[in-house]
Amino acid sequence: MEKPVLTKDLPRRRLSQIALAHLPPGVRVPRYERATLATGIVHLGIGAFHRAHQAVYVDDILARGDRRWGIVGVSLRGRETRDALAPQDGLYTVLERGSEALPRVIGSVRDVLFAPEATDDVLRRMSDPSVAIVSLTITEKGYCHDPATGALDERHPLVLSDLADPLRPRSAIGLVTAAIARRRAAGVAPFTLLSCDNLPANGKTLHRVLARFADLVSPDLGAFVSAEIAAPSTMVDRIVPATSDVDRAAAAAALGVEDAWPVVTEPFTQWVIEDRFSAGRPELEAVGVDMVADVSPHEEMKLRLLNGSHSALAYLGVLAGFETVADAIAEPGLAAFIAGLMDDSNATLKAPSEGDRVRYCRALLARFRNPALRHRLMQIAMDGSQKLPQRLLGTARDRLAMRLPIERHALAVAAWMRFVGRADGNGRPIAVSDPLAKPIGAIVQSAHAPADVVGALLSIRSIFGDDLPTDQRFVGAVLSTYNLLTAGNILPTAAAAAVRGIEA
Ligand code: NAI
Ligand code: CS2
Repeated sequence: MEKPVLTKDLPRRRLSQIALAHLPPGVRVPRYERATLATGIVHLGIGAFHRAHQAVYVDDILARGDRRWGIVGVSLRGRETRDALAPQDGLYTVLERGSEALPRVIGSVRDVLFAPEATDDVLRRMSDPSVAIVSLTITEKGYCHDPATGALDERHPLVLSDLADPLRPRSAIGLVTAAIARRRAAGVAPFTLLSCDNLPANGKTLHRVLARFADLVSPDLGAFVSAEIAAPSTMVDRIVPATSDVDRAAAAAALGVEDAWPVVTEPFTQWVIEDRFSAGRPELEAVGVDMVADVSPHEEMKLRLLNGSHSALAYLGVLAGFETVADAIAEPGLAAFIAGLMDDSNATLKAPSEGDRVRYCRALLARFRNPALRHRLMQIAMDGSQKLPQRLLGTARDRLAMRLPIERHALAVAAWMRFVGRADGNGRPIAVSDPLAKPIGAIVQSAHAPADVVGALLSIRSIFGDDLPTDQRFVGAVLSTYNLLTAGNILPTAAAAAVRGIEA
């Protein structure tokens, strides 16, 4: 059916290719002919972050004239993004909060597929020789790995079901493995895998779980993946809260047409990538991406200073009854505690220079304070079992080895333990969203004495490993801070833990 030609007096229509020419002058639109794009990238996990970060960089690449890098987005969970963007020809709006930036319509996403309803189409796209990169933002839990060791969780239900039926994969690693096998059978060179998730050594982790999964499918395929698949690690950074209806209304007011799924973000953006691509790549350095040999110093600093602080603020903030990051960091005791936690994390980092790290922390606190960005603490608090190891526990281990105080990181862990106890400081119920919600819920239901709750939660090896549960300094600090975090004592406890810190 022909799409109606828009005129200004028609009722409000959806954002679409046709609507582009009719948008108000104060809206940035793609500065290239989208019909000339080829698909060079398939992205798995086309959520808010990909669309506010990687797809914006690619939009800039396309505007510079390199038309090879159009994106096909794939959702593996939930058809909502496909249903929202397909009628919009893949177009959506980026609204930057905390700057004077104009609303920007992004054109780099050419199509959006829902994998469970289009598995063969997804595999066909991924097997196309023009696709040189498969990137991923599938959340930490999407890797089907053990967060403490980084190894494939071979008992994961999705791993078991995909091994039983590898031609109809439902997991991201199953889908990627099937596509690699198809390309290999067709004599097409493999694509480069680009994880853009908040995992330590995300490329290495992806490659490790993929090689093991492929080996379980067939040792020959496993050997091929191990030897031939490039998976450089990346550090990605841009705060992107989940889109709300208030954001949708703001986009409609700016565009004059409905955008079913705009994304809202901050002015800050950073992307650091190891330059190891096997099938070519866009000229990313021309659009502000740092191409490096080793991403680990950038990644460790970001995961420990930003994400570790985010998680600590989320659990303490929810327990104290706050809703957003900006609300919580505005509380002086929490702000001082977070500054102190950053200080403690900073002591375990070696690069970049101390001065750069202090400046980075000050910039983080300013980003957290952005009052225009309603970043809900509950969004950050989700999937804690997948986040704690790289955000807080690695730092705690390093500080234990350095014989340094660990009370602040112990308090953050204790706050998570109170959080999964499913009631905040005033007894209000907390809905815990976590792949381990069931076993964690069983623990907090059955254990009552603080020492039993703490001991049982510490015994979850995929989170705390084998060492921390037997480290008496760590166990003692977590238990003592857990006991302090009782009703009405959340903020005083955080304030008391904030003895010194970066200038908040
Ligand atoms: P989102 O909820 O908008 O999108 C998540 C995407 O992951 C969706 O496409 C969903 O279908 C997919 N997904 C969820 N569970 C999955 C699973 N088990 N297997 C395969 N796919 C799965 O979330 P958003 O904001 O896009 O964040 C996604 C990831 O991006 C985060 O988990 C993080 O690793 C990374 N990131 C997010 C940032 C942010 O501020 N939102 C910033 C930096 C990184
Ligand atoms: C947040 C991250 O939701 C969370 O866990 O800590 O998504 C955070 O917003 C990004 O890593 C910022 O780059």
